[in-house]
Amino acid sequence: MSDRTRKGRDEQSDVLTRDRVKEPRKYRVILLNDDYTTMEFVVFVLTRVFHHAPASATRVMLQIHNKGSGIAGVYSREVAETRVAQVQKLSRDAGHPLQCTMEPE
Ligand code: TYC
Repeated sequence: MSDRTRKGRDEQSDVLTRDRVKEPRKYRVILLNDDYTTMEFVVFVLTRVFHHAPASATRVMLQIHNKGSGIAGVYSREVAETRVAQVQKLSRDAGHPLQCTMEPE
């Protein structure tokens, strides 16, 4: 490859990076505290839906319990939407009022 061609490609990829390639937005999936959902169920949701290890799930659950809300994970829009829907269905089916939302980072 000639120097000229090589330079042209590098400049073009710089332009792509700077001007055209936009990283897709990420979304925080948030769980909200309430007085009725059991701690055990929230830990179950964090392990089943968000793939937290047990210790991490317990830590996030306690953070939600103590602070009012907490981040279950950060994902692309599609993955976040799917996980919110999974939490809503699991909660509804189990008879828990657990609330789950998403917000752009
Ligand atoms: N506050 C609930 C209780 O004391 C536990 C809980 C934690 C509920 C996190 C929801 O997202 C939640 N049983």
